[in-house]
Amino acid sequence: MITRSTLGEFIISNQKHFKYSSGELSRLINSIRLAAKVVNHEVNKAGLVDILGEAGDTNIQGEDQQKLDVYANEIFMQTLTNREIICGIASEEEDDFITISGKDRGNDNKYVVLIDPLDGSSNIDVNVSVGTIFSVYTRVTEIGSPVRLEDFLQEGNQQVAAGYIVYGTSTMLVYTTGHGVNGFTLNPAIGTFYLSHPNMMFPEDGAIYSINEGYYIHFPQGVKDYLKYCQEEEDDRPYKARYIGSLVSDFHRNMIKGGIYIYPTSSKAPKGKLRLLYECNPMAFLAEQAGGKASDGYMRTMDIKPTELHQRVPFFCGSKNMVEVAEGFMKNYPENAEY
Ligand code: AHM
Ligand code: MG
Repeated sequence: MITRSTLGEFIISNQKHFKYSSGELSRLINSIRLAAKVVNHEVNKAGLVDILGEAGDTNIQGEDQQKLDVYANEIFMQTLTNREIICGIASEEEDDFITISGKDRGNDNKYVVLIDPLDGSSNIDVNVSVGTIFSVYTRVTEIGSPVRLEDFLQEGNQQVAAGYIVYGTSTMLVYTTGHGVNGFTLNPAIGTFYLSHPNMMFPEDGAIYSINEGYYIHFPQGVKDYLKYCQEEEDDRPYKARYIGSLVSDFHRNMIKGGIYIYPTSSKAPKGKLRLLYECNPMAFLAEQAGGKASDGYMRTMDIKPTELHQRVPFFCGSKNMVEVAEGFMKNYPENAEY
């Protein structure tokens, strides 16, 4: 019988990657593991209890908040805050970042976390997969002082860890600390995550494209040209179109099967829809660690200089060769991006 290591065992055995580690990052991943189990429990029974539907509030970006968004946000915020293992946190669902340990006093921890507690939440009501995305940085301001905006506005290339949880047909936690990508599947009977997908890699090429083609008319010409290319009958094309509308799930499938995910700018959303800090950078870190690629169509996502917490950027992410072909089409037209 093959014995698979549990996430807990894996975290401990991988602490050796961090030379002068005090175990802070391990404790942080452990807390995310715990929060993921709690949220998973709630997401799974969503159809049973009166928790479905909208919470009646809107978040800072004017989008309706679903009840489970609010719940997931609370669980992740509470778990990470109460255990005092980080010094600050920013969430897609919160207007501003939060200093942990009160306003006037910081604590002695060095990591900040950025989180999208429940991505793709418009899918909850119809029993389609949703996900949590997280990203970890070392603060740049002095340890012990309250965190500041600059601790959160770091380039993605500074990430220490990133990952996601996909609440799908099975629940998986997939993460990287810069030493490859590993996936763990939850055994719901005993509440333990097992290493099920060691060393995940994007196939260099793929045959799936994921984009909301309903907005075709509003897309930049470079994207339209690339879509035409995807649909042409030549070599291994036409590709398959697969779009769940949950970034985490679309990414997860593409990483396993080979594919590209695109959320471009459009005349309706001139900066794109996805958030650089909560969605694109963590997924870009995972993609690169898995041999894939992520860009805004012109430059590497992780090299974009963030200017605001809830900043949006266009996103091209997936199998390396596919992203490069898409970028080739984009380069035929001048970039007019101003984030
Ligand atoms: P959300 O954070 O409000 O859930 O939005 C992000 C989601 C992604 O998961 C998904 O890929 C995309 O929005 C879908 O958007 P659209 O419905 O415009 O295609
Ligand atoms: Mg989101």
